[in-house]
Amino acid sequence: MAQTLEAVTPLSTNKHLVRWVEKMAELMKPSAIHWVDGSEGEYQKLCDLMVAKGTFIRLNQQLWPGCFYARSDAGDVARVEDRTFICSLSKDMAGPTNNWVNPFEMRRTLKSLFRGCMRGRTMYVLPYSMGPVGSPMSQIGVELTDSPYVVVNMRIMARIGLPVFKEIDKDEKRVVPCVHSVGMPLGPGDKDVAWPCNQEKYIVHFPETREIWSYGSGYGGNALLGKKCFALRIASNIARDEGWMAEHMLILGVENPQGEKTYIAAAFPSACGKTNLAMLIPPPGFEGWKVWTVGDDIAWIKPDEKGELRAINPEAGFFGVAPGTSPKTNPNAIETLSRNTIFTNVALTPDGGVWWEGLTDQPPAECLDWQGNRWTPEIGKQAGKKAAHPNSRFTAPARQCPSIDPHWEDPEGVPISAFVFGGRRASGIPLVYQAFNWSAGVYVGATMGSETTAAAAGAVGKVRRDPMAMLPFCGYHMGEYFRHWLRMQRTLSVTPRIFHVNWFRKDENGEFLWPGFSQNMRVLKWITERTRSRAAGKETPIGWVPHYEDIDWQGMPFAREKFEQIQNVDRACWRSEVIGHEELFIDLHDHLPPEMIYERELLICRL
Ligand code: TSX
Ligand code: MN
Repeated sequence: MAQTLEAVTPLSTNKHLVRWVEKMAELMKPSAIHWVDGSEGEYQKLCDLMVAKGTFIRLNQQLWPGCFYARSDAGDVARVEDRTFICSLSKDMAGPTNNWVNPFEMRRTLKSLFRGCMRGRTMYVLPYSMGPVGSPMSQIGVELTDSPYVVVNMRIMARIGLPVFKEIDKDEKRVVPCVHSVGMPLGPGDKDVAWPCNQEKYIVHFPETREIWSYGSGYGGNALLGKKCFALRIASNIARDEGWMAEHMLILGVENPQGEKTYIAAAFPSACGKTNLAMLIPPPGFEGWKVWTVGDDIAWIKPDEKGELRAINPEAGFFGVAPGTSPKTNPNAIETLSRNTIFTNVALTPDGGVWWEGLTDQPPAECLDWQGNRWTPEIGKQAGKKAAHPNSRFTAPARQCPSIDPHWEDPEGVPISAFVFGGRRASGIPLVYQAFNWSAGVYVGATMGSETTAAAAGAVGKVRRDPMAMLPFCGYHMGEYFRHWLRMQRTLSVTPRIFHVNWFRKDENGEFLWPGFSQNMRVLKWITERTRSRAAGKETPIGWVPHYEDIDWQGMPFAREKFEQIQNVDRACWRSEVIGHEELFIDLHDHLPPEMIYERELLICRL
């Protein structure tokens, strides 16, 4: 084995990096080391290798050019929040909403977990840049992984390979070391499986030393460490220290017929259609209007020298939920994933294509489900089984998105004029309202909630508080995170306006009051015009709302009474809503900024 390891030439001249790789190889004992150059040829070779091993199935290349299909282990299908740890020096710094373990104790645990964990496998040295290579807003990580699936997914989701090594070598840049293993070493003669993983899982972050260690899972955010682990949990720590923001937000640009563009960053909890909103196509009646996509999941936002906020999407692809994505709900996503895409845990059709619930009105007569079992609509109905896993995904390059913004890779980012928070709420919360000012807006974000759907674990229809959609992703104390949001205002010359939307309000018969999807353009228009002080509004106890006349109804008749119903702010309803706000605040009380208490008191008084 020593011979194989000595034979490889590192693709970096950075001594710290090379020494770290050697040290980690000594710990994990891989049978080979592969420095990832990020080339097309390397990508094809890794895909071929996985096809040979059974991890990948090459899809019908006539129908799905450049596309591959993977099925995960049935026990490795989602992020594991209860196995995710923030190991800061003190428990208090991690806060009550994160799992904390003493970092010294965790290091001991990890050392024994990772000892020999890559035996019989290749260790890939995968350099990646979150954000365009060389952008002043970008950050670099190096992930050591024994999963070729991770390497090929990361090639879509981030910038990887030689240009990143070059960047590291240029000025001995600080990189975030990431160690990932599926936790399934192979002894001599052991047969590998299509999706190696371990029942025992650990997703570990060390905020002070800026390190990530992930063990036992090969799936999504557990394994593609640039995404949730780095771009949110570690980056939120860096951002707090350096005075910027790492947010769980989509970024879109609204262009009006005059060619003026207004950029919005928006945070929603899961199952609210973030990717659909990021790729919205304006409805009939909005000729000359255009929505541009910058990102669908993560925004890094920094004040420039003029005191204006600028945002980049640190990612290069979309790791989107497949079920529900269709030519009707999101034509731009369908075009994006039509080629060079990796599908995980969707269904496989007999013609070598993919399918998932919601893709077409008619399900295929038969297919193989996400576990490889024969599935027909009949079997599905009888056994209550879905063909695609509810958390099945497509990994698709952002550059293939028809609505991708011309500035999506601008190293300086795009200027942000508004923040939008949202949730899935059947009653009480209006379609749209604007917070009175920055601190009232931070309160709106901090008290965000969404009703759980069947896709999420736990009781269906219960409001779960998810401040700024960051509850699982903030790498430090949530109360300190609110304080950081409040503090940001002082560094800004123009404060973005803050809004809240709810596409999911229902009438007394349980029917959605708002058609949603493309029609959300009407709300986006009011939001952008408000940020330019061109649209009117009406004051309510919770903020500014549009009059019926303030919304552009061109192309869609919508009754005034129905609008009043969807915009109604019911005082009794809101008094109980405020009590709900209190629940989360109690947990965070010792670090809660006083502004949050005052805003709550003001809201109660207005109600
Ligand atoms: O993504 C959604 N958006 C945002 C679109 C830009 N979804 C899907 C949520 C699951 C991920 C929505 N669902 C939206 C929405 O605005 N609204 C709804 C609720 C809804 C569902 C169906 C209809 C109307 C509203 N109507 C018909 O099916 C005909
Ligand atoms: Mn997300």
